[in-house]
Formats: sequence, C-alpha cells, structure tokens
Amino acid sequence: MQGMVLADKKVVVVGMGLTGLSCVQFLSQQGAQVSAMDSRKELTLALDIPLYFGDFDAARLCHADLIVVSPGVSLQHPAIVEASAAGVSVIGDIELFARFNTLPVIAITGSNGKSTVTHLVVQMCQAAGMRVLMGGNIGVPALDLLNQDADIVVLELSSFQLETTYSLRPLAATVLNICDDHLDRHGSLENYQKIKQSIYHHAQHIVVNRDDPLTHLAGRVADASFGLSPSHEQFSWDKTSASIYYQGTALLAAQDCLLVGAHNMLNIMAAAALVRFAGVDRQAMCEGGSRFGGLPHRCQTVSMFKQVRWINDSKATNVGATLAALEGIIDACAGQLILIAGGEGKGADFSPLASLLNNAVSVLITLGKDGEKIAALKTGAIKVTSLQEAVSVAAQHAQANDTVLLSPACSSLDMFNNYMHRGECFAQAVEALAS
Ligand code: UMA
Ligand code: ADP
Repeated sequence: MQGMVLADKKVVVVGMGLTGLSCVQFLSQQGAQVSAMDSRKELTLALDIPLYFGDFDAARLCHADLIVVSPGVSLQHPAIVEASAAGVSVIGDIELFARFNTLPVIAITGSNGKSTVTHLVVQMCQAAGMRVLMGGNIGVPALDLLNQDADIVVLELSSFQLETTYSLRPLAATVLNICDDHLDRHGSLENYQKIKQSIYHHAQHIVVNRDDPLTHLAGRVADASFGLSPSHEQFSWDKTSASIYYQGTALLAAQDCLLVGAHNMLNIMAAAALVRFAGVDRQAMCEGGSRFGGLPHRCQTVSMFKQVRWINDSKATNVGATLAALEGIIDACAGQLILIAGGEGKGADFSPLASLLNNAVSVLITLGKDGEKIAALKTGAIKVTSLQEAVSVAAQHAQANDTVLLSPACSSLDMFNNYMHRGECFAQAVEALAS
C-alpha cells in the first residue's frame, strides 16, 4: 500500500525523542494537524505545534484520526489501548516510512547482531558501487531517509518498531537469531518471536539462520540461509579452512576479516545472504565483509594495562549476546577470564549462562538491579554496587594474560543513561587504574 492522505488529518505523535521529532517534521510537511504528547513533565522543544506533557490524555487520543507512537512507548499503555479500542489507527514511524518510501529496502532484525549486520550490508553494497542509506533502530529515524537520492535503504528494526509496522515490503529481510529479550514489554518469547517474524510478511526474499529454528517462518521456505552447520548451496562455515563458504566454494577466510569470533562470521554470512538479492557479487561481499572492523562497545579491547586485556562489551544487553562474547573469547584467553555482568534483566531467564559461568569464568562480579540473579548461578560470585567498584575488584584479581570482560547480559537503564554511557564509564574506570 503506497502513500496515505495526511493533509488536515488530526495526528497525535506520542513520545518526543528522536522518532517523535522526525514524525512531527514529516507529518507537518504533509499538511497534517499535528500535536504531540510525552510522559515527561517538562521538555524544552521549539516546535510550533500543541504539546501535552505528563500523563497521556486518553480523550485527546480518542479524538485523533491517527496516532503515531514512538518505539519506547508501550502499546499496552491504558490511554493507547483505549484509543485503539475506540477505532483510532495506531502506527509507528516505520509504517509511515513504508507508505512513502520508493526505494528497495533490506530489513534486519534479531535479538543480537542487528547493528553489526546492518553496517556489513552497507559496506558490501557500497563495495558494489551502490549509493546506500542506513537507518532505523541504528539511530537515524527512517523518515529522515525519505526523498534522498540512493539505490537502496538498509534498515535495522527492533521488535518495538516492528510491532507497529504493517506495510513494509523489503526486497530482503532477516531475523538473525532469537533469544530472551524485552520480555518485560512483549510478555512471552512466543509473542516476541511473532513480532520479530513479522519482518518477513511482505518480504520478497527471506533469509533465515539455519541453526536457529525460531528464525524460521512456518509455511514458507526461506530464499537463503546462513549458519555454522554444513550446506552445499547456502552460506556455511568450513572448520578446516576457517572460511565462509557459499555454493560449495570458499568466499572469505576468517584470517582476512577484521571482525573476530564465530558470531561475527555468522553476521558476515547473514549480510552476504541479504545483499545477494540486491545483485551484489562475491567480490563486493568479500571486500565489504573483510574491511569492517566492528562497532564500539561490542567486544572492544579498551586497555592492555599490565598485560591484562580489558574488553568493553556493554552492548551485550541480553543473555544471547553475553553467551556469544564468552564463547568467542574463551579460546583466545590465555589466563583467567573475569566477567562483570548485571543490570536490568528485562524479565530474562539467566540460566543458559550457568554452564559457562562455572566452566569458563574464573571470577564473576555482578552489579545492578538483577545482578543477584546472575550471582546466584556461581558460587563465590562477588556482588558490588557500582561499575567503578567492579573494575577495582577485577583489578585486584587480574594478573598478566588475564582478560576482564564487561558483558552485562542486561540493559543499562537501571544505572546508566544507555549502553554507551555504561561502556564509557567502564573505559574511564579502567583508564583511571593506570593513573
Ligand atoms: N516516552 C513517553 N512515554 C513512555 C515512554 C517514552 O513519553 O512511556 C517518551 C520519552 O519521555 C522520550 C521519548 O518517548 O521523550 C523517547 O522515545 P523512544 O524511547 O521511542 O526513543 P527515540 O529517541 O525515539 O529512539 C528510538 C529508539 N529507542 C527505543 O526503541 C527505546 C532508538 O533505539 C532508535 O535508534 C531511534 O528510535 C531511531 O529509530 C535505541 C534502543 O535502545 C538505540 N532500541 C532498543 C534496543 O536496541 O534494544 C529497542
Ligand atoms: P544489536 O544491534 O542486535 O544489539 P550488535 O551488533 O550491536 O547487535 O551487537 C550487540 C551484542 O551482541 C554485542 O555484545 C555483540 O558482541 C553480540 N553479538 C553480535 N552479533 C551476534 C550474533 N550473531 N549472535 C549473538 N551475539 C551477537
């Protein structure tokens, strides 16, 4: 479904963060009568539209023609439930984007690896000479990408964004993997999986993780797959040569890539599987896949002080990401592995960590709202109250050749502004050890 008549429509934008601001701008350009709400009591915004702060006003929402909610606003909010029950359409910014976009889209979701794969897709498309736009959950609101001159749009999409998206028709779409995440918002793993899989609904080509059945769509055969398991036709991993294979021949060797770890080999495979549908050839897949060195706060070495490797993996905001980090680091770790974990657990089950905590981690240091739940999985875990204290306790235990890994398996919001803030605080505390 292309387009949407917005002129003179009463549209309420709910949530005035990055998304809300981009929606207000777009809707105003379309001639809509825009107003906005935000739960914050005060917000300084230089906007020439009616702004309502504090509790959402259900009556005002019920009188709207359309409500555009920000991803951070729960659809279970009573005022939104009431307006929806009264027949008012509730959509998100990605739905607006989908109605007005004219470019081919590659859409990426999953519990982990979204941002990395999004960047890899961009690199591969650029290596093929394409003009690429990147946005969505990665930090650039999708509406800001409309009406720009480009060949393709690459969107990272969260479950929050997919929950209010109905008409996106990607050229290629993937769910990279599924593990417990955002269960406090989505209620159950089944519901979270269903929302993630909605990315496939109108996609021309779907790409699944062969080894993760939760990414497979019932009743539809995938157009491509990736995985560490063998496959002659698809993107696979050859252990002997430590290389990615495609259609039975070597595509890219791990030693030629800046990214490291099995999870990142999967990310390169996923990106290559997606860009194939945009006509990207093997050479450009290799070029883009090999030259991307990764993003900050994802398994990033921040110090080698006193021959101890300090790794910032603050972006590990769920159990699956921390498992991937531990699995990726164990073999390369010559001495003890000291793990700092904990934060806001978002309702997740931490028990999948138990085996590695007991077999691979020498010292476990926990903090934050749900730190105790992680500490309960390993006898002798040390509980601390701040990240600075965690770093100082880690430093007391660490000797040459040891690795200290911050990989929280939790979101940061109980103690920090966001995961970047947490990662920066970690790096600063580590730096302070040397002074
Ligand atoms: N707000 C309310 N009431 C609420 C909740 C929020 O009024 O009940 C208001 C806040 O007061 C604030 C605004 O909503 O003024 C914030 O909106 P938002 O939380 O939707 O955040 P945005 O600034 O619009 O950023 C969003 C994504 N944020 C979330 O999904 C929480 C960004 O992803 C995304 O980059 C951006 O849109 C552009 O598309 C961030 C994120 O944390 C990185 N994503 C989650 C994740 O990756 O795990 C899903
Ligand atoms: P997302 O955007 O989905 O949060 P990122 O690429 O930012 O994903 O990576 C987030 C975290 O997940 C990092 O800690 C990283 O080490 C880990 N990670 C990256 N790719 C994968 C993957 N394919 N499987 C599991 N964990 C991963």
